[in-house]
Amino acid sequence: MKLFVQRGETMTFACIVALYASLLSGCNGAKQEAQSEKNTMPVEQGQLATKAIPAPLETPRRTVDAERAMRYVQDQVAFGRRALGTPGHKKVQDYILAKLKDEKVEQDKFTAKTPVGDFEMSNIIAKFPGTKDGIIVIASHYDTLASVKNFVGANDGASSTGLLLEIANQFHGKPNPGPEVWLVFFDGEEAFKTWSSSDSTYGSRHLAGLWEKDGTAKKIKALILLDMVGDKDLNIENDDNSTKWLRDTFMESAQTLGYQSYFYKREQGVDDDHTPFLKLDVPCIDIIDFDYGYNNVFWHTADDTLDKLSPKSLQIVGDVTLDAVRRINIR
Ligand code: 1BN
Ligand code: ZN
Repeated sequence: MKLFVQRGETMTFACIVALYASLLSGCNGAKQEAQSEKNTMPVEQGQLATKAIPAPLETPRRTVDAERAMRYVQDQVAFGRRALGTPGHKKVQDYILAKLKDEKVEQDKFTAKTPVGDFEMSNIIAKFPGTKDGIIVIASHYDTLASVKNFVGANDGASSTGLLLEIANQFHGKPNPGPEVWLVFFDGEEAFKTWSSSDSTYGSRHLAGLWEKDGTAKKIKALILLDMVGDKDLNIENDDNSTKWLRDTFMESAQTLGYQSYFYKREQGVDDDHTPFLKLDVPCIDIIDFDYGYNNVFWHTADDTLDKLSPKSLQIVGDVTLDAVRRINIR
């Protein structure tokens, strides 16, 4: 029995099945791939198959080491408060730089005017080469809220930063057949007094300004923001400020990995470090769990502690993010 695929090659059915099976298993023996892959390769009409055969996702499947990511979260929390101007803030900055010592790293240092005075801030950017035009940005903020006593930000600050450091491990020295991947650790996300467009997102606003001027913004295919991703009871918001095709891409990835029940139970608009880039028409998504404890009771309180988190949540968000990157690679 023969099938004719669009590129004009003739393949036996067994050959296609074998090829497809090997693609689905990826390099980490991943779970079953969903039927709804993008970039399908239609089979010629009139033959046996009526279903489209998915074209290969060129990038090898990656998976995060969630236990290691959790250790990175614990290390940050051990520094204590990490608000601007605290010893913990300097410690977490040094920690990120030390973990990225083998990567190509740049720092965007600037002075921010805040309602409580001027602060030296620094965005940290690790760049991983690709084989295609464009840039995929994956980001987190590493500062923590200043205004709440004893606030250590296990979820809000440490979880996404720990996961982003683990994502760096997954790109380190491995082929990346897609656009460049830049991992961005934003400083100064939190408000000093009350969250507003002028008192919040200092680091992301500064970097968006730079990237608008130097033309980088136009090269960004997608910006994926991770924030508050460690809650044991994981519920990723369907942020309706985020770009629709990216929200759909993440749902495809979640479904592929069997994690769809952790995504999009609630839809609302979220203002966060992606906002300055959305204003520049950069496709963005905020992967945020803004349902932290019943009615979000742990958010921005001293109860945002390690016991509320689980490595499984980091696994889910990490693996779905890496799968989404593979899909963005072939868009
Ligand atoms: C997320 C974590 N944010 C601050 N810390 C951004 C945010 C602010 C999200 C207000 C929703 C409402
Ligand atoms: Zn916060």
